[in-house]
Amino acid sequence: MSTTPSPAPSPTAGVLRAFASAFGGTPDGVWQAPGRVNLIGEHTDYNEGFALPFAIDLAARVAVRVRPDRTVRLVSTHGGGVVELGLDALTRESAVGWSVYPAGVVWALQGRGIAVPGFDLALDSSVPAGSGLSSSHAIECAVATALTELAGAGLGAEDLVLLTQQAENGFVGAPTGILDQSASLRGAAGHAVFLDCRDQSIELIPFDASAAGLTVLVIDTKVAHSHSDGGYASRRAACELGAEVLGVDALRDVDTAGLAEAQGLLDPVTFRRVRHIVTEDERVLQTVEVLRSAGPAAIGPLLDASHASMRDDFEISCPELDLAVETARAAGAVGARMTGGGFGGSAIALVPAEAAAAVGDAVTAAFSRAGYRAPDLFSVSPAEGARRVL
Ligand code: GAF
Repeated sequence: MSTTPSPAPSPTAGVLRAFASAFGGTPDGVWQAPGRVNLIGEHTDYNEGFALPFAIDLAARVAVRVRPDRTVRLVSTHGGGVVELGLDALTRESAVGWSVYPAGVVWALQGRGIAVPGFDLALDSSVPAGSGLSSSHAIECAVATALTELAGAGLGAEDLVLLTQQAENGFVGAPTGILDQSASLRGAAGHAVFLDCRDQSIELIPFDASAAGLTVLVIDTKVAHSHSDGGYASRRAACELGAEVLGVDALRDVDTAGLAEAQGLLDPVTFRRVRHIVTEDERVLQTVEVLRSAGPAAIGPLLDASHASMRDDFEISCPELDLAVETARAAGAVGARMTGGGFGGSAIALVPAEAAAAVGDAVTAAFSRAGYRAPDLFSVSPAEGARRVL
């Protein structure tokens, strides 16, 4: 008996259902923004350096309908009920849970004198929260893309990068840079985003792991992290201190030759923080060169060196991330590193496609032996950036 395969569910079905059930009817539109993986270039963004992230095929989707009053109502498919906020009394304290992200975007738009209308918004996100894959920026970028269109604000992608950074820094309370938003807003399918964080210029670098017989495996350690905690801010402060003592605008201006001199001027901890940034910038440039000349299979040693630098010099790894990286490599990955801000979240491993299952099994077994929570494992590939989808 032949059966007709059932059609794949529409990617907007979940968010439309959530919207109809919370608010009734249909939205004015649906917008989406992806999470990101950073291939290499960690904590370099707020040092005006280089990074090489890509937008992933997991995204936050928001269905939005403008209201005639000054009320904002928010609901998520992940539960928590409807949160109601007043546009004229938007404070950090009034925003609870995930609503802090849309509220922060509204706050940043208002700060630019943009008249944001009241609206109803439903969220459905496939970016796992707290995984270090930029789930919060995905929400902010989706909301910013929707509201700038609905408010007729006429902001381009580079403006939205700075706007969402402002929401994070000034409202959410996380002193983050521009890496995540740049990937989410400016990413392209099949490409990594080579980002110069000094002037926001980008170059799209072809990154097709599967054509090279590889897959980018994400290992979500399930170790919760937050950029509003002290660790991220203290790393940023150490970099700023290093730049000040070395008399440069930003650590971007120190090259590897300048490190020898820096060692005599900085305390040992600040020197190691500085060394991570300076060598990481160099590794990003080398990775771009290697991708151009030899392709993805040849970047493994640079990923490995980046992880070692984050573990030993920047000290933002954790035992679970180290175990994920070491086990993935021992089981056949060509390179592996933690990705994102650190202190938890995810590692990535560049793995021959035929070894992906064995690498995943080895990591799961190693976590079980160590008494750690079972990790989540999945492959990602470079996807298109934020856009309207309905
Ligand atoms: C987090 C931040 F949001 C980024 O700005 C960046 O600093 C990253 O950590 C580390 O590279 O994702």
